[in-house]
Amino acid sequence: VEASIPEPLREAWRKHSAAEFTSKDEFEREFVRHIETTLARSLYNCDELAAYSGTALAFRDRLIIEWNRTQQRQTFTDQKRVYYLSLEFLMGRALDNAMLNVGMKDVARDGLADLGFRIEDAISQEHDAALGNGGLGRLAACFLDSMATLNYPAWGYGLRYRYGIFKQEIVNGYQMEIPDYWLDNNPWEFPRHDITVDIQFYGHVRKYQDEDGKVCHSWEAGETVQAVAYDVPIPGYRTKTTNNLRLWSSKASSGEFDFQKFNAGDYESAVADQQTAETISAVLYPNDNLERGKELRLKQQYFWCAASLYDIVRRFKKTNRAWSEFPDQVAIQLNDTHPTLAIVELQRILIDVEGLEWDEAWRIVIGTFGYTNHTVLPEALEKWSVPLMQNLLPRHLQIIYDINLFFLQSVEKRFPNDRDMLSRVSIIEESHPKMVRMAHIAIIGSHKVNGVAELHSDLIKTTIFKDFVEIYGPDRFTNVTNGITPRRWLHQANPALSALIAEKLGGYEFLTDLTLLDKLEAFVDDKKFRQEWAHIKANNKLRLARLIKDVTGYSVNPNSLFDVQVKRIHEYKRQQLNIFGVIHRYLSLKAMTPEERKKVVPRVSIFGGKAAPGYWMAKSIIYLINSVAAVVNKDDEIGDLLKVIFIEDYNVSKAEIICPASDISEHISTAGTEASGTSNMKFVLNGGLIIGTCDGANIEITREIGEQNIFLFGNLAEDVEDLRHRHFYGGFQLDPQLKRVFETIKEGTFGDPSSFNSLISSIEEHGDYYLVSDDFNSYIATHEMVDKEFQNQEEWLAKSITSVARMGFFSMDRVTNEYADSIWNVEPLDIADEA
Ligand code: GLG
Repeated sequence: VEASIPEPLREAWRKHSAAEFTSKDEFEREFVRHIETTLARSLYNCDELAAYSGTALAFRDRLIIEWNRTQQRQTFTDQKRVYYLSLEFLMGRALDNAMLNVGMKDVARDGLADLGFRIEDAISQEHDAALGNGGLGRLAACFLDSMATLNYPAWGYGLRYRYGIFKQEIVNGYQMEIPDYWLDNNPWEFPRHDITVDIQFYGHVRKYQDEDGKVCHSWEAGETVQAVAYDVPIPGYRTKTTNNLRLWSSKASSGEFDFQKFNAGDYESAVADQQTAETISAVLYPNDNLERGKELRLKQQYFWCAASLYDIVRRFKKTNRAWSEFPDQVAIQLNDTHPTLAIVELQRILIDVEGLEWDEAWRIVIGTFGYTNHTVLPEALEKWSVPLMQNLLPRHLQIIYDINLFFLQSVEKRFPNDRDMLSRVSIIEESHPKMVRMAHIAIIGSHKVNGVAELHSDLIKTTIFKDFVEIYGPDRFTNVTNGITPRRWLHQANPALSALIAEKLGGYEFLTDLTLLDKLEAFVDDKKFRQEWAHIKANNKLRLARLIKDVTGYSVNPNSLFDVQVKRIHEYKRQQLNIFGVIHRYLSLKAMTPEERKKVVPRVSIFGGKAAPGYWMAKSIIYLINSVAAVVNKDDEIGDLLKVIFIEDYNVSKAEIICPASDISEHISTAGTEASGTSNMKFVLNGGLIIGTCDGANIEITREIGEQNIFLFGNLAEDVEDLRHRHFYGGFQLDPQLKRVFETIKEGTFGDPSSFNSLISSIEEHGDYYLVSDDFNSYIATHEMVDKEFQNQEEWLAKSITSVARMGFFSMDRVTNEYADSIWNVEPLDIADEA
């Protein structure tokens, strides 16, 4: 309050505040000012990187002004806020997004041209903010965009990793990992050195009685690390709302032990402590859909949860409300189980620090939290060893045991004598060592648990969380099918298509109400429109062909059918199925006569994606793809009929080029394994067709766009268990066409076959867990249909247009509103009547 300027002095403030540019001339003034003063450069040494920085700084000024106003507005109206806790935010680049959302891209383009730069060159200087692994992290980023666009009072909370997801280089066909130090020249973050929280670790719990004789607990720390806030402004599309993403960075806690050591002459170890503290936020764990119980990861999780909750509680306490009102003011969404400790931490704050009774505190906790599950894969479900947690977070482990005790008592009452049920639902797994099941805490401590696509939400209710449905009834469980932000994934990635749609629909309203796309169906037969549509796709394919040339050196024929699979490399996503299919195609081509080859549709099979550094099988898949590429691409007999491309270092900004350029994309996970998938939506929204299994959101995409507009194949989720069982007990029959592919590999056609032993034996000998062989035949047959239908370009175009027209459902805005209504119970802020 003391920092607030007294009313009589505010005049001067008001006169000078809000110096935001609105015209080209003003943009140029701001740009030059930043180049000359902030960056200390001049017109004699302004390169493209400097031009990027100058532009970014000019836009950053605008954002931060709106950011300030938004925060004031939210504090003033004092409505319920949403806090989205995610260990990953896969943001990609910010400048283009900021220019489009603010609505000043044309101004910047013209201004930059006056000053000697092409806007595209400036944009492409930016380093991706890659604080995530894949879909889960990108979903969080899409949430931020939609929450701001829809004017929800919402914050993201995450970690400010010094190193994001590694950069992938392909060397001799193998993946190499290069650290991604991304913070140099990052104008988008505001360090808040005044906003810090001390976070405890280790130590012990002291039990004592207060004046009234009540038994209390105090956690006496063994070690303290400081969390420092870094804020990233999140502009909504064409709205005044600019929300905040707060990322925590770790550093050694203020003074104490450093100075003691320093004074004792132990300078080196004082610095070492500093480094140990900084390690917590140093690096993003590079695993997608896999958890490995490393202590540092648990430290990251607690550090981030504790800092975020401290911040949230501090903000709530400023309102002087009763604790019982906490869930009316605060909704916290847990993105997967990574932030589950927030549940325990809030309970700890309420009972140990604020002195509430257990039951009252627990009611508040449940009212506050919602939990989103993103996977049913057992290897991805988080468990932490009890001894590890005992050591790192002794008080939290006690609270977890108490939560479990009360929970199991209530289960015992409703299901007397069902000891199997008790051991199944217990938070503690009775293994050696005992393990804490994080998903169980997340379910027990939340009022809503949601899956991310219909099939996935059904599966969690009938398989991994079945018992909890019996215990709580079906109401605690719900589905919110994922979506994507059309601002980045249509307007920004595919400006020409966005403009064409706007021309037909009479404006850009579809970007904030994607269901308006359905009006496009009226133009399916409009000849000129179809031509323009086709022309845009062709240009996008040219753009991708240039990227391919840049990163691989290969020239591809842009008239070929572009067949794309880009996503994390994982056995369940089945890039192996795809590359085996490519080999099958190669063999078929080789067996053809020149006459037969003339009828073949030329194809480019494009792959991209990172393998977790320790995931051997995934790395073998990458090596196989590159080995096949090396042989096929230089086979003159085949020429343009087949090219195999691996685009290294797939990331958000490459996705923006790749998604608009596909003819067909592959979403071919074993049925029942991909929770949703979101790139499937990006490809269809950009006019590509997809080949896919009946899995995740593919199913709902089919429902929306119609089954004549998608190429579905393969076994259904309900049959997977039986098939796996049969592989083991009924004898395993390798598909004959796949057998031929394996023989070719074993003959050494693609280099030393021993490199591919484990890939093949996992199918031939070890049960083919992902059903590659079972689905191979229908996969090949479906690709033949793709070839055939692609030859009828007019039909193909109609499918493309119709599909886009029916994609309205997959807007992240719909998703955000569903969470707001059914989980958070928050309203958007009404900003209409403001000047
Ligand atoms: C998960 C799932 C994806 C899902 C995404 C977002 O594997 O299927 O689309 O979250 O919910 N780890 C992920 O990317």
